Amino acid sequence: PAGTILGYPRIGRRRELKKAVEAFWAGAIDADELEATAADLRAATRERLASLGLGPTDASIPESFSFYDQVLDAAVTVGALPSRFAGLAGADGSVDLAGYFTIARGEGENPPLEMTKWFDSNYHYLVPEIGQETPFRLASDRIVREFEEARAAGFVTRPVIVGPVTFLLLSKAADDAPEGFRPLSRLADLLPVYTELLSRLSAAGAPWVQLDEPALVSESIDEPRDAVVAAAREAYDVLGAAADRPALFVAAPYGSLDDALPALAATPVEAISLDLVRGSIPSGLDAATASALAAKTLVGGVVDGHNIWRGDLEAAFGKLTELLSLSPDVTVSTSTSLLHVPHDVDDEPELDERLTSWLAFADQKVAQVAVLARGIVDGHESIQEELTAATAALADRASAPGVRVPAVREREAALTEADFRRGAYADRLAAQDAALSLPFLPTTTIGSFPQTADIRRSRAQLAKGLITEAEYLGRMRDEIKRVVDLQEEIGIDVIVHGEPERNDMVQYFAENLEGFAVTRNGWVQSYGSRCTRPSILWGDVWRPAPITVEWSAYTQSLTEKPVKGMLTGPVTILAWSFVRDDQPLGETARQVALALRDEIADLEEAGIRVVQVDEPALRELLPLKKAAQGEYLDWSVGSFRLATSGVANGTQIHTHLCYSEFGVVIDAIRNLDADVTSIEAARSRMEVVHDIQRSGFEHGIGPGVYDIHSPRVPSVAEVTELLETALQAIPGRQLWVNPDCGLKTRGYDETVASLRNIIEATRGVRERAAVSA
Ligand code: THG
Ligand code: ZN
Repeated sequence: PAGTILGYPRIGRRRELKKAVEAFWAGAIDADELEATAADLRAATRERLASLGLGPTDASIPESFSFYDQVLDAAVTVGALPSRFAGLAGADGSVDLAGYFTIARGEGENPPLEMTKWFDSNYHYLVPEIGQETPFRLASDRIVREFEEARAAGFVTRPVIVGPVTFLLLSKAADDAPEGFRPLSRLADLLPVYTELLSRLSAAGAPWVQLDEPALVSESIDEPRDAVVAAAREAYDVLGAAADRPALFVAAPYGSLDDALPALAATPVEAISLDLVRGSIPSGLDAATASALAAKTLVGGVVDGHNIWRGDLEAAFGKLTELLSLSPDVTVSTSTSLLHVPHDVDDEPELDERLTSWLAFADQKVAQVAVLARGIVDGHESIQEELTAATAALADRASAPGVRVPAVREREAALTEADFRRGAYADRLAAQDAALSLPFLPTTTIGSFPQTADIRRSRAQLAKGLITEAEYLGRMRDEIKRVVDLQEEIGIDVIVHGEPERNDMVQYFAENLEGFAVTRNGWVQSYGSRCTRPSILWGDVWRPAPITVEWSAYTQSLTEKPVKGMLTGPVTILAWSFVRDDQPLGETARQVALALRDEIADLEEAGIRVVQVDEPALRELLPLKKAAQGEYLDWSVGSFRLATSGVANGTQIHTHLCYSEFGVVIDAIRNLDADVTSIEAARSRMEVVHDIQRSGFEHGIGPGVYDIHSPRVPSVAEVTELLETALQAIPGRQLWVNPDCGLKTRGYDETVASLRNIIEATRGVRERAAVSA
């Protein structure tokens, strides 16, 4: 095939899959109806991809559908279920749709598979659990059936499955596995299942199969690099030697293959995809690798699957030309699956027309692939018109108003070292003690309170014009008052307003800052049936007016206790948006930071003495390649400091980080120089406090004592135990008491009961501390 893509969004242009899956969970439709909706979506996808220019019968169209997650699909295909779910499988090892979703979502006492970020995207996959004894067998022929379904509709498509090396590298050791067990050690047991699948696909008439091996580009894999490279060699030597198989297309999105490329080149695989957006054209290849590659299809991932820009098509064509010097057989592709971008720019009639002309969502990217493929076959001049149009759009973007705002640029250029530095911590501590007079073990929450159906209904009514802005604001104020009274009554020390007015912690700020646009239908799958609508950061960022100040000031007017102002940090705003690609991320982050700095100054001016700047994505955006991590940590930490360093010593800056992998980024967290940091800890039973202790962290720290992910209400005894565990590792004067983040997703009954227990436990621990002091 001359042009292909590594994968396509599967949630549906109007989130049809999400709605059908959730209807199935609710019992509103049965499995047959869900299967029918899914088949319709797959059929529509094939038709559309063909109409956009991918070959309908030459294996150019990938079969990349999934009901929930492609890693779960691979686990179910090879029959690798954790023992707690073994009962879901039939005698042949297969699970039905209901069983499949049970593994994804858990049931009763059986927790679901853990969920983790998929490489450097905002997609989250389910982590398979593999032990010494986990049986492997071909337990599902869904992949074969989808190929046959396509065939019956007149297509010859390309089945896609997560490759065996990535599957094992992304798995974790099952709980009952021996100490030190590595899932990768089961590679030789797993390969026969893949071999059998290949033979089934071959019998069904599939000319190609795509094996996704992104783990080969990552340096953030918990396994020595030598072992990873050797596993790639072994896997594809074995699969390549299979008697009856389709041609093998190994896809390596999200970065360069580096030393895994010679290993793959030495195997019999027929095609290798290279991410030429994150990575570059391989150079300095040894003679054996060069001659092996010259005999393979090289798939040039030159169209960015990661963001929504139309990009530089001429430059992409240039890369393909360079690739042709490595092999005469080059296929054009996207750098990654298009899973990470929304379906179609044409679904955004409300977006500014000029901005729209700079964008390419999934469908536009497929069309770009088709253009470039035509250029490869018919020559540069055959696509001159399209290349010129793309170049003109780039030039238009570079010179458009708002893309470069002189005042923003001048302010950034004038920044000095001092703008990134606060007063000495000891002075801050003294000033804050005086200003806030908080008790030993101060209590607070992370910020959001339950988003009730009433709140969501009010927002929908406002959007539809059914209620006035004033009516909406009144309802939100009433809600804030309820939340403040509740916290006062429960006895929480630092009060939040509950964020009823926010749809999403990033979109809310994007809607209130210049330089951003928001979409109407630009949904992107985050995990399972859950989606987000990332904002588009297209221009220089500045703040036309205060955003949160009136809400926080109103909240402070309701209570004598300190109210915590709530902002989303620059790194998280960038991580959860589609960000301009025409300047370094660090520069964009500093612009966002300056806007937040102004917001914090206004909050301070309005009498707010505590401000939390959330950075749950700080760990998320860490580059996969070690060489890039230092620079990332510099600009990310720098932007947080720039946002928060304008305040007086007596103003207390909090931050919140979501993931318990605290050890990985502890130095970065220390460098944030926040006065108080809250982190997720309840799910790991406070293990994180030992990392904190080892690191010698000296500022305030609030490890979560209530696991928000579970509807269970923790007892006073449980919370007391967690607090005592924390106190053994962390000096009491540093310790804060708070739940984990996400009260927004819980109901009021459980929230109130849990918070009461947290306060009662805290009071008990305080009293015992006072007695022993
Ligand atoms: N906001 C944004 N991006 C994010 C998160 C966020 N990316 C990472 C992480 N959090 C992803 N987690 C979630 C959790 C819940 C949902 C989506 C991503 C979710 N979405 C609703 C759904 O799909 O039904 C849609 C919400 C809406 O209507 O806006 O529940 O917090 N920007
Ligand atoms: Zn969190």
